[in-house]
Parts: sequence; C-alpha cells; structure tokens
Amino acid sequence: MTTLIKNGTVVSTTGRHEADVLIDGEKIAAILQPGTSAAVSAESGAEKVIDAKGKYVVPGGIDCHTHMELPFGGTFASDTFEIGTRAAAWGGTTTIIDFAVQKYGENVRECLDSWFAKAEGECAIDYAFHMILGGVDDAALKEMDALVDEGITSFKLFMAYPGVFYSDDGQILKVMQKASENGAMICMHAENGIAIDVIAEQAASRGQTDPIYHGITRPPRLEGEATNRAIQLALVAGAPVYFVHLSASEALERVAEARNEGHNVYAETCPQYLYLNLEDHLGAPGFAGAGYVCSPPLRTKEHTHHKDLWRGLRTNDLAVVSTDHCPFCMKEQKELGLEDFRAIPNGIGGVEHRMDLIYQGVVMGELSLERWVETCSTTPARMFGLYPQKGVIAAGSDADIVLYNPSAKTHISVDTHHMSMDYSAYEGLDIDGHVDTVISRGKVLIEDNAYHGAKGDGRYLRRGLSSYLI
Ligand code: DUC
Ligand code: ZN
Ligand code: ZN
Repeated sequence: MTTLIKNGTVVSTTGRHEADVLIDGEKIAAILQPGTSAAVSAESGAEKVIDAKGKYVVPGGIDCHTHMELPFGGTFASDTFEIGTRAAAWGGTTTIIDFAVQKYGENVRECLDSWFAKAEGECAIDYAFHMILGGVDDAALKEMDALVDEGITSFKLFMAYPGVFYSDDGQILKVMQKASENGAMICMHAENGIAIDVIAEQAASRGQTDPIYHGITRPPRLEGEATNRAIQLALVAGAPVYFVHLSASEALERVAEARNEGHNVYAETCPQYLYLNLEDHLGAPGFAGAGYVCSPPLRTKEHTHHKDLWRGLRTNDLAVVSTDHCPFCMKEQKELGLEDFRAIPNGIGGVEHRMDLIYQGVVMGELSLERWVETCSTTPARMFGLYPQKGVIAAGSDADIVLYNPSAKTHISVDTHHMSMDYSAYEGLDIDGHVDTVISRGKVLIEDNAYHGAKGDGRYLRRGLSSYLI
C-alpha cells in the first residue's frame, strides 16, 4: 500500500517546510518538494492520497512513560493495553514505552514475561518496555545484562514507596554500577519516601485524611533532595540518570546544575504538572481531589505560577514530556481512600491528551512548534533507543505520522475520551488544535473522527541503547 500526504507543513526538530510525504508499506519512502509528487504519485500509483493542506505533518507521538494495568494499592490501573493504546492513538501517540514491574522476591524474567503476555496481540500502536526493579537483589542485578541484550535498555528505580517499590541508596548504587557497564539508562522516581511516610503518618494521626494531604505531605523539597542524592549516586557509579515525572522547581534546579556541569543527567515532566495544581485540583471539594492524587503530587499555585517547568522545557533541562499515564476510576478505585488519602491509588490518566496539551504550549508562546515535536516525539525516541526508526519523518523511518490541524479545536471530557476512566482530570478544557489523522506504520488509525485500527496492530519494539550515552 502506498500513501501520499500532500500539501502539508512537515515539522521536525530543526524547522518546518512545505513538503509531500510518500509512504510505501510500513515505511516512509520519500520526502518530496511540493509539486513534484504529482509525477511521483502517477509513477508509483499511490493508492491513497491525503490532503494535508493547512495541517502540520509531525512524527507520531512517543509516550515513554505509561502504566497499563499496573497493580497498585490493591487494584489495577484501569486501562488495559487494548483500551489504553487505542486512546493513545486517538491523541496522536503512535508508540508507548510501558513499565513492566518486578517487586521483592519476584523473578525479573517471570515479571517481564507476564508483561509481554498482557500486551501481546492487544495493542493498537507499537510498544516497548522499561523494567521497574522494585526488589533489587543479586538475581535482579544479574538479569539486567540479559534484558539489555533483548531490548529492555532502561530500568526504573523508586526512592519512594517504602515496602512496595522502594530501593535504598546501596541498591540504587548497585543498579547504577551495572548500568554503567551495560549501557542501560536509569529512570528515577525521586522522592524521599522514608521521610514522606513519616509526615503522612503524622498527618493521618491528626485526622488530616482528605486527598489534599497527599500533596501537603510530599513537600517539593523532598523531591529536590532525592534528585540531588540520585545525581550524586549516578556520578559515583558513572551512569546516566533520567528523572521521570519531575514536578518541583527544587528538583529542576538540581538537574539544571548537574547539566551545567556537563553531567549525563536528563529529565521529563508531565502535563499534569504544567496544568493542574494542589489547591484547585487536589483540594477540590469533597472527595473530588482523589482524582488528582498522583506521585509526585501536584504542586501549589505559587509553585506552578513561576512557570519553571515550561522554562525547563525550553532550555532542555526538561528534555521530554511523557504522561505517567496511570488511570483509576473514582468509583471503587480512588474510593479505596475515602477514609484515608494514603489508600487512594496514585495516578492520573492522560495518554490521550499529551499531544494536544503540549501543543497548547505552542499556542501560549511557551514552546516553538519544533520544540513540541522534539519533546513529544524525537527526544523520547533518541533517549530510549528507538531513533531513527521512530521519532522522525525521514526516508526509511517507520511511517508513524500525525496530521495536526491548528485551526480546529478539541474539547476534553469524560463524555468523549477513550480511556477507561469515569472522570477526566482535564474536564471541560477547550484546546486550540486537533489531532486530525493518525498513521501507524503506514496504516491509517484515525481519520474523519473515526478509528480504523484493530487490536493487535501494534508490535513490540526491541530498543537499542540511548542515543544520549556518551
Ligand atoms: N506515580 C503515580 O502517580 N502512579 C504510579 C506510580 C508513580 O510513580
Ligand atoms: Zn514514578
Ligand atoms: Zn510512573
């Protein structure tokens, strides 16, 4: 099947230009000067022609931080791989990197296999895995080498959640030492979980059990402290470190300092930290704030007011926007914490809205169009060993392409989203811009506001090492 995308504006990290894009099968065959494609299409007999006039033609989004079906807090994240990846496609994301999970006493290989089993034959778009090491022991350390050889080239560690996913500094150092040998990237959840648990326990014993206390008991300083500690450990071990879901200015400052000193330190943020805050959302009346419980927590208005995160995205101290997509329904899931915020499952679903929400940064003058493409597609591909197969519109790359219409609007609501959630964290938000057409490896998934894909369209991606290794 050949497809020609005509008359659009192709956007890359380095600029934008009018061009036509020819797709042959699953790959991009050529980028053509406008006007030359008529001859080429006649010659190649393109079977499908898509008119992209007035639209941006961008590489498909890559969400490198999702948690489909994550077991957490006595329940499971509500999106299956089938539903979550279909929702991602609706939002212009054509690749996810999900986190397989290993915990204390569990065998890494068996845990990874169970993640393969969950995803196999279910996904609408291509997918890859990071591995969470929640129980670092000799066997887990040994298994890291084999996983890297098989395309699982990044490992997430938690400085939060004692007794669940937590690693102490010695365990973190050992994993980092191993990564410095085998080229893996370390993804770090940086919050001082030991101190947080003390503060949370003290709050609960005073009767402070509403959702807002989830945020109040996780101060930004404890994200800054953990970020600094992880950087120092990474420097000692000689490993790269990538901070997931960075939310606090104090953490961003530590990342920026390390980067200014020339260290191999990277970070991502997520839309919830750019758009939502502690008082209005986590502090919403009644139990509604539970819908905004995630970790790290939403920060105060005063904190977000400084727009440090948008600045970090401009300066590249924040290299990536992911979602930390971890949806739970209010009913029966978030409700587990009706009596105590500590029992509310942590997570917000947003895999469907990342491209639109970050495009809003372009509309607001916070980001350039090119930087939107870079933070949402190209850098995630490079950071996690998928480039140039993914993350770029170039001859030979996978034909993962989004036509984005800057003149159309998007209304976000639980009534219209495709995620398995009974509320939307962005309810009622009207966005300038709209995901118009989504193509995954040459197949049109979204067109004319309809889904044309099928479960099982998505394939597992074996990743290489990060392009950011020095
Ligand atoms: N944070 C969340 O909010 N949910 C899942 C895990 C995490 O680190
Ligand atoms: Zn995390
Ligand atoms: Zn996460």
